[in-house]
Amino acid sequence: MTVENGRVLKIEGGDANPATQNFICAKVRRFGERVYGEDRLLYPAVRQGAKGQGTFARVSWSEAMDLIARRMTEIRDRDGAEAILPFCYGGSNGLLTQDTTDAELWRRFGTSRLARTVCAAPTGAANLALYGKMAGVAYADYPHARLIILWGVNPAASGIHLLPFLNDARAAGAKIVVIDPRRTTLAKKADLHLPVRPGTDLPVALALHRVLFEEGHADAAFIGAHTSGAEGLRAAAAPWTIERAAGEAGIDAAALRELADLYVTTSPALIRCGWGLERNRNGGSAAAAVLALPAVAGKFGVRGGGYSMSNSMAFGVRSASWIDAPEPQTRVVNMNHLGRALLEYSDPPVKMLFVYNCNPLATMPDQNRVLKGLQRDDLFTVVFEQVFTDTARYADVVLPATTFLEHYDVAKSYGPIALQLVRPVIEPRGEARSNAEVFSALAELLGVGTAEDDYETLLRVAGRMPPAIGSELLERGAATPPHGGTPVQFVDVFPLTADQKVHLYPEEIAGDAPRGLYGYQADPATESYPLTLISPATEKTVSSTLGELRERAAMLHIHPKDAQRRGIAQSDPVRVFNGLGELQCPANLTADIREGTVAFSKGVWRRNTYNGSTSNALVPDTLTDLGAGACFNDARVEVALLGRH
Ligand SMILES: Nc1nc2c(c(=O)[nH]1)N[C@H]1C(S)=C(S)[C@@H](COP(=O)(O)OP(=O)(O)OC[C@H]3O[C@@H](n4cnc5c(=O)[nH]c(N)nc54)[C@H](O)[C@@H]3O)O[C@H]1N2
Ligand SMILES: Nc1nc2c(c(=O)[nH]1)N[C@H]1C(S)=C(S)[C@@H](COP(=O)(O)OP(=O)(O)OC[C@H]3O[C@@H](n4cnc5c(=O)[nH]c(N)nc54)[C@H](O)[C@@H]3O)O[C@H]1N2
Ligand SMILES: [Mo]
Repeated sequence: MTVENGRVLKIEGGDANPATQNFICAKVRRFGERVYGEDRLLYPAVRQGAKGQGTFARVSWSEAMDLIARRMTEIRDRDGAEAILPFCYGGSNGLLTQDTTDAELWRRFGTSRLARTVCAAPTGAANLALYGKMAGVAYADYPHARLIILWGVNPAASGIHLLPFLNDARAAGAKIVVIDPRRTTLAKKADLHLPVRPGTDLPVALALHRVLFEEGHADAAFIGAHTSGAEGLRAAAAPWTIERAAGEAGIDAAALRELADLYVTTSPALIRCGWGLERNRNGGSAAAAVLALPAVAGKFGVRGGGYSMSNSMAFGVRSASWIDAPEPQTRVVNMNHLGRALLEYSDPPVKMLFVYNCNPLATMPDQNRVLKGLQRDDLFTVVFEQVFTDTARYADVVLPATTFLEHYDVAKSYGPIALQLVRPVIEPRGEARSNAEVFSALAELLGVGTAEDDYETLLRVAGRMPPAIGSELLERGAATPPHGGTPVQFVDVFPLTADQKVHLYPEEIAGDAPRGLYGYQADPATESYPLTLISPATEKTVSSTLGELRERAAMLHIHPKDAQRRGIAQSDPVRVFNGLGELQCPANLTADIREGTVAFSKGVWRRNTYNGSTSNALVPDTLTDLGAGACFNDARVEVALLGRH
C-alpha cells in the first residue's frame, strides 16, 4: 500500500506471501476506487419512500442501532427470535469479519441459523467424507508434477497466483489437461482439453475409475492399506465405459481414452479440482469421484502428486474454538432458499433479515423470488455493507462497513497455504465501522454481550489459536505453515478421517444423495429450454464485489452455431429466458464455448444488464446431490433476439 496523507494512492503485490510474488490482479489494484468511489457507504441511513427506490436519510449510529435493537426485541417478543434471519457469506473472507462477535450475538439471541451452502458445499462434503479435508498440494510443488489436470477450475480468472507455477511446470515438461465446457485461455494452451457438457463430470470420472479397476491399473497395495469402500466405487464405475461416458459428456471417446492413458502412465500426477463442476445436480458425487482418483491410481506419496482442493484447513484453525456461545438448536435456513424463506416460510415467517458480508440479490439463486421477498413491506431488512449494492437498495436500515484497508482481520487463503494478519492502513472512511465492533455493540445493547473493537477481537481470536500460530501472527504478521508450506500427501499429511483412511464410498453421505453416491442424473434439457446456462467467475469481480466498477453491459457468450440458428449476430441484444425469469443483454458470439452451453459471468450487478436481471434470475433454487449446494451451472434456458418471440 502506498499511503499519503492518510489516503491510499496505490495497491500493489507484496512478497510477504510466497504465492503473491509481487503481483496482484487488476481488480484489486483498483480497490481504491471502491474505497473512495461514489458507491461507498459512509453513514448509517434509514429508508425514505418505497423499498428499492434507493432514497435514504442519514441518521446517527446510535439512532440506527437503537432502531435495530428495538425491532429485534419486538420481533422476538411477538414472533420468536427465529423470525430473525442473519444472512452472510463471502465478505472479506477473514477470520474476524465472520464467525466472531456476529455468531455470538445470533446464538445468544436465538435467531434462525443459516446454512452457508452457496459455495463449496458439495465439494466440501465430498472432501470431508473422503479425506477429512486433508491439506492439498501447494502451489510451489506444481512444478514437480508431470501431469496436471485442471478440472472445473479456471485459475486464469479465479486464482491468478497459480499461473506462474503452471508455467514452471509446463517448462519442466508437465502435460496440462483442462476439463471445462469453455475453451478458456488455459485450455487453449493445454495439451488436452475435454469440453464436457456441464454436469457430466461424474460419468467422466467414473469412466477413469473403470479403466483403473478393470484394466489392471488400480493400486491394490495402496487401496488395501489406506482406503475403505473401493468395492462400492468399483461397482458404481462398472457401467461407465469410455464410450458411454464420452457420449454422455458430448466429447470425443478418443480424447477421454487419451486422458485415461496419460493418468495411468504419468507420475507425479496432480488433479486441481475446482468448483465449476460442483454447481449442478450431480456436483457432489462428481467431486467425490474426481477426488477418489489419486487414491485408486496410487498417485500419492510423491512431491507434486495427489490432489488439491481447498487448503482452508491447512493450519487447523477453527472458528469453533473462539465463538464464545453454544449453538442453539434453532431453525436452519439454507441460504440457497432465501427467496423461498422470505416468501413461504411460516413457522415463524421471516420478519427481519440482517445482511452482511453478502450481496444476495446479485449472488443467490432464483433472483426474482429473492427480489419479491426483499420487496415485502412487512420485512425489516438491515444491510451492513461497504458500498450501495443491489441488496442495500432494498434495506430499511443501511450500515456502513470498513474495508480490509480500514480494519484488523486474519486472512486465511484457500488456494495457497497462508494465514496472515490484516492491519488497517487508513482511518475508516466516513463513519464506517468494523463487523466485530458493530455486532458486539448490538449484543451489548440487547443485553447479551460486551462491546469490543476489532483489535480486542483479534487478541481474543489469536489467543484461542494454537499458541505458536496465534503469537506468530501477532508478532510477525503471518504464521509459518506446517510442513514448510509444501506438504506431500501421504508423507507429511494424512486423511483427517477418524481411521486416517480414504473413504472411497463414505456411507455417512451416501444416504444423503437422492440417487445414492455416484448416482448420475442425465441432463434435464427440454424442447422449450434446450441450452444450459453456466456462470463462471470473471476477472472483473470477486463474486459481486467490485461489480460497481463495471462500466459496460455484461454479455451472454454463445457459440456462433447456436446464435446463427436463432438469427443472432455479434452484439445483438438478446433475451435469455426460462420459466423463472428473463435476462436481457448483448450477445457475444464465440467458439470458445461448446454448442448447447451459454455463459454469463457470475457477480454481475443488476445495473449491468438491460432489464435488471442477471443470470441468477434463471438459476433454479434446486439443490446439489450432496451438501445442499447451489446449482448455478444447471439452468435450462432458451435465447432469442430481443424484440422477436
Ligand atoms: N476473479 C475472480 N476470482 C475468484 C472469484 C471471482 O468471482 N472472480 N470467486 C472466488 C470464489 S468465491 C470461488 S468459489 C472460486 C471459484 O473458482 P473456480 O472453480 O475456478 O470458478 P468457476 O468459474 O466457478 O468454475 C471454473 C470453471 O468451471 C467451468 N464449468 C462450469 N460448469 C462445469 C461443469 O459442469 N464441469 C466442468 N468440468 N467445468 C465446469 C467454467 O466454465 C469455469 O471455467 O474463485 C474465487 N476467485
Ligand atoms: N450465478 C452465479 N452466482 C453465484 C456463483 C456462480 O458461480 N454463479 N458463485 C457463488 C459463489 S462461489 C459465491 S462464494 C457467492 C458469493 O456471494 P456473496 O457472499 O454475496 O459475495 P460478494 O458478492 O463478494 O458479496 C460480499 C459483500 O460483502 C461486502 N463486504 C466485504 N467485506 C465486508 C466486511 O468486512 N463487512 C461487511 N459488513 N461487509 C463486507 C462486500 O462489499 C460485498 O458486497 O456467490 C455465488 N453466486
Ligand atoms: Mo465461492
